[in-house]
Amino acid sequence: DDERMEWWRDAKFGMFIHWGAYSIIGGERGTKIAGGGAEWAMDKLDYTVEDYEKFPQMFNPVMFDADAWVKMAKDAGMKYIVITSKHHEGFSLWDSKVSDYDVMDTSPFKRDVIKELAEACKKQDIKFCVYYSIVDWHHPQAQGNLYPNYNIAQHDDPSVVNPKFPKYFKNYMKPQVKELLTNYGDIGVVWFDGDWISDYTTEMGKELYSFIRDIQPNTIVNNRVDKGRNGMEGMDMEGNFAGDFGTPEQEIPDTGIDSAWEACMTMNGSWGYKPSDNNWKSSEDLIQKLVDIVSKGGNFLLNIGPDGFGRFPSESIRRLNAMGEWTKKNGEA
Ligand code: FUL
Repeated sequence: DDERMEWWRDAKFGMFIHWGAYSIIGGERGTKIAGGGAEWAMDKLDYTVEDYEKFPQMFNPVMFDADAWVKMAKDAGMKYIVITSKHHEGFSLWDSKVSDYDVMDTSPFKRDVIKELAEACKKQDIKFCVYYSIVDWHHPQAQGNLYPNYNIAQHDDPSVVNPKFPKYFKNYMKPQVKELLTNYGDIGVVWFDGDWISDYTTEMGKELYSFIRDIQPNTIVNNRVDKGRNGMEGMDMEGNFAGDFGTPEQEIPDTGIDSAWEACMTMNGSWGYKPSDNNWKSSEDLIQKLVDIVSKGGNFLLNIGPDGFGRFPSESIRRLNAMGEWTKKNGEA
C-alpha cells in the first residue's frame, strides 16, 4: 500500500477545483444569496429539477483553458489536481455514455472538460484526479421518495429513502466511475463525496472500492467512499474500512495521526464560484496553513472556484502566485 500512496504522500500540495453549472449561478437568485457553498445553489436557492436544467443547457465556458489552469497549479507548487467531474447537482463534465445530462449532450459547449484537463495534466506532468458525488439531485433514482423534492430527500433523514437507489448505484454510478477510470488515462485519486445519504451503504462503498482497484490498481480513494465518513472518521481504527486517506474539511487536525490525511480548504468561504463572498484568507494565512499541514504529515488540497466563463477569480490567482513565490523560495512543500 505504501508504494501505491508514495506519490501522493510526496505531493503534499494539490488543487481542488469546484466547477459545474452552479458556477454560472454564483450563489445568487434574484435578491437571494445562498448561505455557505455556492455549489449547493440548486438546493439552497430552491430550484426544481426542471428549473435547474436550464443552467447545464447554457453552460458555455468559452474561456476555459486547461493548459492555463494546470500551469497555474504547477506554478503555485501544486503536484495534483482534483476536479469535480460531477457534483451534487448531477451534471457531468465529461462525455458520459450513460447520461445525457453532461457537457456534450446538454450544453452548447460540447467539449469534454475532463479529457482536456487530463491531457493538460499529462503534458505538464502533474497528477490528474477526479471528485465524484454519490449524491445526485438530478437522477430520479438517487433521490428520496419525495422526488422531485430532492432538497428534502437528500438530507440526512433516514426516513427518506429511495428503493431504487441500488439501481442508480449499479446502472449509473458504477458505469460513470468506470468511464472516468478507462477513458482518461491514469487517475491519481477518486475523491468521493455525498456518502451521507440514507440509501448509500458501507457494502456499496466496499464494492466501489474493489471495483476501482480492479480497473486501476494504483488509484487512491478517499475515506468518503465508505458511508458517513467525515473528516478523519474511519481512519483511526485498523481494519475499519474507510478508503485510503482521511478528508478533514476546512480544518487542520491536531498532531498524532498515523494514517494518511488531506485537509481540503477554500480561499474564501465557498467551494463553488461566489462573487458575493469576499471573505478571502490572506496569502500569508494560506502559506502558514500549508506549513502547518505539511509539518503534521498531511496534504493540503486548496480550492479554486472558476466562474461560468472558465476564469479563476483574480483573488485566487493572486493567492496562487504568492504561494508559488513562497514554494520556489523555500523549496518544495
Ligand atoms: C462537501 C460538499 O457538500 C461540498 O459542496 C464540497 O464539495 C466539499 C468539499 O464537500 O461535503
